[in-house]
This record gives sequence, structure tokens and C-alpha cells, in this order.
Amino acid sequence: MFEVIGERINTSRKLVQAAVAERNAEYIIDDVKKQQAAGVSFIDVNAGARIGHEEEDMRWLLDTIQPVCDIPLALDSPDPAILEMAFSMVKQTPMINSISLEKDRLNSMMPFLEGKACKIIALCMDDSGMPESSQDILGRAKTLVTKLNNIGISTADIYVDPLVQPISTDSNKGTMVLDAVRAIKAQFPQVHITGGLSNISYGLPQRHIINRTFVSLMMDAGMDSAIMDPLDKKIMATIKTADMLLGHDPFCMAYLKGVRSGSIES
Ligand code: THG
Repeated sequence: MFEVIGERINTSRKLVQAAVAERNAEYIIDDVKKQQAAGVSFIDVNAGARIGHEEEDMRWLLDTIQPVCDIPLALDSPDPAILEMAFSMVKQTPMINSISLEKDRLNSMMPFLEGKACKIIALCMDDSGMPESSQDILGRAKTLVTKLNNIGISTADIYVDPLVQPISTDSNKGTMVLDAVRAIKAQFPQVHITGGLSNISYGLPQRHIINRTFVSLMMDAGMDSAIMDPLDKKIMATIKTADMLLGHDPFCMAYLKGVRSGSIES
């Protein structure tokens, strides 16, 4: 079944930033509980937005969240030092968000990750920037999986993020990422595919309908995880329905349970 990585604990969100600045634990705890109740598999924690405060904010968030959270965290930072610090604080094996092919980041992350048992998001990003074709995405994914396998991380613990780009800038950006996901899954059936979804609709009106339609298409291509808002009831219902239609929901049990609990309606 599809794994949702709840994205709400992120200081780029105004209300979270204010709660973190004021050390308002109640607000954070309440949000984490809501995400858990919505059925997330991981809670993403990103403290990057208050420049110069990332380390202390990340520490405070982890101290605040862990006593009320029984699911694993996705530690979200581009800074290897922050990820290392956060890794040492977590009580459950986390997901690391993320590693990429950018030289500095790669060179400091590899020795740290060697021999560790954790899940890891691998961004298809390198020093030249965003990928420009499906072949480009596939090539970067292959390099990342190979490098991670070589330091003892199994393919089933790797979540490739192909980097979704706005369709408003180029009408081929949808098929570019869909084709890449199919090719990656053909080559590495065990690898997971994840990513932020909402970039696809950047610059267009009525973004939610675009995001919901896109996630169904991506799931058919092989996406089985996303970093998203689990309190968006409509996209959660779309994902559960698509999982059923793709044969991932034996006897339609999860779908029927969703309907009975009121989380899915037409
Ligand atoms: N891939 C990976 N990790 C990621 C991303 C990705 N982590 C960060 C980001 N992208 C996903 N997380 C969020 C969290 C919150 C919001 C968007 C993405 C969000 N943004 C509102 C907006 O932009 O309008 C902020 C509004 C507010 O102030 O509340 O909510 O792609 N691996």
C-alpha cells in the first residue's frame, strides 16, 4: 500500500514557524496527532526555514514530537550535519530525507550512512541542477541506487525522488517523470518512488485537482509514496481508491473501511 510521508511539520509553513519560534509544544503535538490519525507512515520534520536556528529548532521539534509519536520520523534537511545530529536523537529507525548526487552533500553523507539501517530518500539532483529528460532521471536514479547498495543499503530501503517539475513551464514535464518512474521500477522492482507532488501544479489555478489526478497517474507508473499533506481528505481518498484499482487492496478492505469511517466519499 501507498506510504504517506506527512509534510506538515515544516518551518516553511507560517503557523509552524510561529509555533517553533514561540516553543509552542501544544500546537506541534496537536498537528502530529492529527497526521497520525490520518494514517501517515512517516512524519517529516523540517526545521530549515529560520536561518541560523536549524540545529536548535530541529532538537526542540524532536524532543517535542517523540513522546507523542509512535511512527517513524523522516528527518528533512539538506545539511548532513543536521541529519547526523537528528539521527543520534531519534528513538525509532528514521527515514533520512535526503541524499543527492550533489558532490558536497554526497561526500559527507556516504561515510555517515555506511552500514546504517535506515530508509533513505535519494533525490535525482546533481551539481548541474534538475534533471532534463526521463533518461536523465533514470541515469541519476541508477547511480544513486548503485552507490547506496555499495555501502550496504538495500534497494528496498531506498526511496527515489525523481523531482517533479511544474507542467506550466513545459507541457512534457508530466510524461517526463511518468516515463522515468516506469523505467526505474522496471530496472529496480524493489525500489520505492516518492516525492513532493504539488510542484506539478505550480503556476496554475485550481492546483488540487491537478495534484490528485497526477498522483493517480504516478501510482500507475509505480510511485508508492509521497511527501504530502495527509489532512487533505480528497487526495487521501484518491490515493486509497487508486491503490484498490491497481490491485494493492485485497478484497477492497481498506477502501471499504475508508468509506465506513467517512474518509472516502464520492
Ligand atoms: N522532496 C523531498 N522532500 C521535500 C520535498 C520534496 N521536503 C520539503 C517539501 N518538498 C515537501 N514539504 C512541504 C511542506 C509544506 C508545504 C509544501 C511542501 C506547504 N507549503 C505552503 C505553500 O507553499 O503554499 C506553505 C503555506 C503556509 O505558510 O502554511 O504547505 O519535493 N524529498
